[in-house]
Amino acid sequence: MRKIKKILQLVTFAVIVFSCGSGGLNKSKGELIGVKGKKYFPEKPYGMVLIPGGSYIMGKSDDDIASIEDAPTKTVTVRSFYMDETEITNSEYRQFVNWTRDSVLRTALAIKAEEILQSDANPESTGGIREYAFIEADTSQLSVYDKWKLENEVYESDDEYYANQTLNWDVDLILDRNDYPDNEYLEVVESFFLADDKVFNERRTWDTEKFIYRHKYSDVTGSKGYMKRMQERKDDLVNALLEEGYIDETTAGGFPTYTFYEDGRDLIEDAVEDRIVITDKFMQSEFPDLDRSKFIREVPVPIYPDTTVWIRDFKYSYNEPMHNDYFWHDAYSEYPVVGVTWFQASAFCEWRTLTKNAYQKTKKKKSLVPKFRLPTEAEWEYAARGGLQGGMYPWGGPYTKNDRGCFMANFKPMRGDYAVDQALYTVEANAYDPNGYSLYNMAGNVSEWVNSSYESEAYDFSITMNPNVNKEENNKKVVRGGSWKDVKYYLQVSSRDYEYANQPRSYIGFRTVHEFLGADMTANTMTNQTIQKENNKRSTIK
Ligand SMILES: [Ca+2]
Ligand SMILES: [Ca+2]
Repeated sequence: MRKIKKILQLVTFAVIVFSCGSGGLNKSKGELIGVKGKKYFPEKPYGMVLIPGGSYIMGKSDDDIASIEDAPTKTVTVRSFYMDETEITNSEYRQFVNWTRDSVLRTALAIKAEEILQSDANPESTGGIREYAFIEADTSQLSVYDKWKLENEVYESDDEYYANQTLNWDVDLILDRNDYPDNEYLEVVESFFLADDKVFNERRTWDTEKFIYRHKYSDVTGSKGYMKRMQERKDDLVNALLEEGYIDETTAGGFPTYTFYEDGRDLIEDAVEDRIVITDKFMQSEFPDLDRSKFIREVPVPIYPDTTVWIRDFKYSYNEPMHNDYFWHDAYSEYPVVGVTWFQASAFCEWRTLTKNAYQKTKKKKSLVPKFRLPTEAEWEYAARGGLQGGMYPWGGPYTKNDRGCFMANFKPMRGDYAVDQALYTVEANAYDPNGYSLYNMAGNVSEWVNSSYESEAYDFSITMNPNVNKEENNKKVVRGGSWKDVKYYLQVSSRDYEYANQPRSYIGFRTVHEFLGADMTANTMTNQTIQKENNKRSTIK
């Protein structure tokens, strides 16, 4: 049994002095006035619409023809949130790809430049690859804290060191083979292209596997996550104390309480009379593996969409043109991105958050924005219903054609005939009429990854307020809405389907959501007019 020291001895800091000084009383006049922050105005992100929160009946009220019975009805409540009007398009995803590609290239160039500068006989020489070196932090402009951090930072690896240096984005990348500034630059950039003998169409082709986004997230609720591990360790500790005879357990009113013995009381922080309070902070100081930084997970995500999905998903059809052109060709810019895994979709969300907040930080008056993320399954279904109670499809239903005989979405209306609805594969992300929340293609076109994992045993959540089940170890993630290759059953707002998180498909894409902070409007308190007004505020980039 290891000795547990009493660590909290500094309580004497809690001193209340009213005897001298005004203590800021003039400002508050002695009233409780709160601490003022910046004024926060929720801003509708570009390309998103506000979905007012509310309660609804989730699941299949209609006949479950496939009798999968994985979606029984349940009343759930979701908070207000913003959602992308359309599926994320090729053009939007290219912004992520280009940013990652450029930062990977710039990092490689900067590392090479640093090597050269350090070995240079003539350190004064400039130009060529040296232009791409990391920017020396100009410490005269830094705050005391940033300066201190810079000087005291210890990096565990070269990778980590490089990841914390500042890239020089002011000098343009040169990718034209005729214009490389010097041999070192050439070597670095060419190493990111496929060797000519591996290229089929004589086009210069990036070696896409080399463009990796380091997707970071903190594992709080997973099976090996912070909360689980913390609870296990606390239980172990209490058991050990019991065994050693430092405490006795008495069960009163259903709760275990503990009686301390004299020598045991000194052992542990905050042991107050019969109650044992073992704080997270205490545990972290005793068990270093419980430090929160140990629960930051990093998943290396190759960011290029897998264009071979067009060929692999449909072995016996001729999809070469889609394979070659779908992601990059201007003709498909406004079409939904496909061939992205759940991890790529999640990385995209993180990148979008970081990009927005990097901008916000440059503006004094702007607060940081909450995370962009994948919707939970409950949010997705609520949004798909577009404010209609008990509708079968985003437009209500029960038919898939409108009164002029036109199809309402892109799917496979008849056995074997993908194109009766005028669309063979995907269509532009804003095709067809939007639903009551101004969302396009919540049924059909491409299925959409959501954050939740798929449990075949019906909805595996007991909490009905913002429910979500995302079990890290469950690699099956829910996809929703059906796609161009699906029959109409999958287009229903309540139909569930799944795919493995690392499996890209030619018929799965995604869209993102963004927390709405502020007076929580609900569909009940907001009239349709105010929703419309909010959503008609066209976000513009000034
Ligand atoms: Ca179709
Ligand atoms: Ca869709």
